[in-house]
Amino acid sequence: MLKPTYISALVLGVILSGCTSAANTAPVTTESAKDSAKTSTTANKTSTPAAKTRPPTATEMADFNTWRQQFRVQALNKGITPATFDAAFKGVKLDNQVIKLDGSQAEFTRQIWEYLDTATSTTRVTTGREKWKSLEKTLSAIEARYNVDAKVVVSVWGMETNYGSYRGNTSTIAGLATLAFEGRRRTFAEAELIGALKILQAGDVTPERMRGSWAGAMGHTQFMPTSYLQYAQDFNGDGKRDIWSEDPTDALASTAAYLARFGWQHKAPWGVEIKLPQNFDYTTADQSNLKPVAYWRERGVKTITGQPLPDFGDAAILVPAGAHGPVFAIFKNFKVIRRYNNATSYAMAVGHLADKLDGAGEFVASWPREERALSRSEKVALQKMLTAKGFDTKGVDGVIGPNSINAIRAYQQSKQQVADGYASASLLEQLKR
Ligand SMILES: [Ca+2]
Repeated sequence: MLKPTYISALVLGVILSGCTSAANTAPVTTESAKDSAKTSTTANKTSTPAAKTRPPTATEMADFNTWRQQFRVQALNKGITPATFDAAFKGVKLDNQVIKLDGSQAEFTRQIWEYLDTATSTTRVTTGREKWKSLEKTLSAIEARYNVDAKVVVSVWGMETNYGSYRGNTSTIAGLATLAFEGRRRTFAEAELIGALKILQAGDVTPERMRGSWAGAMGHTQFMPTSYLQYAQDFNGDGKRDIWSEDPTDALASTAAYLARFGWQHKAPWGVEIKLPQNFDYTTADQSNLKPVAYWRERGVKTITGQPLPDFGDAAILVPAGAHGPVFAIFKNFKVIRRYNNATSYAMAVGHLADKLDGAGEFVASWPREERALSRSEKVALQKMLTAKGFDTKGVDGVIGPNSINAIRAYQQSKQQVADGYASASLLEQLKR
């Protein structure tokens, strides 16, 4: 866990209100890189087959070795023994493929519904149900121990590595060493590298078996080393917290422990699909605007089937695709999922997949499938035009985050339009006029 943010093997980019982008790496979700490095848990997976990159030059190798010597001093100061360090770095080379992946920014992104279609596909649901059934005893025991719903644990497993089928095969030490050497996220990478060395020193795994995504996430549910150190569990009782084995038991228990630690509410939903009244004030639809359920009920919010909004504690209103798409009341568990990977799209996918594994169907309202996704450069253009018109997006980065959403809302209000904050192609056209 601890996914700096880029994500997934699905390699999709998503547009989402409420999200900002990824650490400009591959992918899918979005949300600010800064945030995610701090708060999330898993790291990217990435099974994206990429073109072969060139091997490092002699100069690069020399520079890399210089960095390694300096880092060795730092690691030894932090309690890593020379034997651990040297065994871990034996044969480790600079990996240009990692640098390439870390530097790539997706120009084209997918709409949230396209992302969800893939993330919660029939195949993924069917496979997940089979996996759940075959591990029923283990998953029930995990649920009983940690009070985290089995369907969510299975869902995270499905999202992170397609139920263990692509856990990544990059040496964790080599991947993190390359990121540290590259320097764009040196502090983060070095901290994770120290964590990885501590894991090796404790004997949970050998350097050879310590593999995962190119950015350091390991095992069935993609834990970053520092998250592993804090939350990994030995659930099968063999004395090792083994998230790398074929047997997913320890990894699944570790995921449950992680979610429990951040306040998972057993048997409570991540969110429910709702219907908003005609005159609803969309400026209140913001993930950070948590209010008691009574507050929303007074404002006419009902479930999509017209029932009173259920009470699972404070709720916020999520409008992921504007006023013309499905709308949700989200509860505490939504936030807990975001501790795993800090993106709105990811949290929706985990929640929706979990519900489907448990028998639920698609959302009731239709997605505005006619809306095309804006490219990164179009989002840049949108931000520039909004800012120029006095609706400050507080930066122009091609990522529609909370500041851009607020700017869009302010603009929409100035035009007496529904202030849903949605960055649509029609909004872009309107701004150009
Ligand atoms: Ca174990």
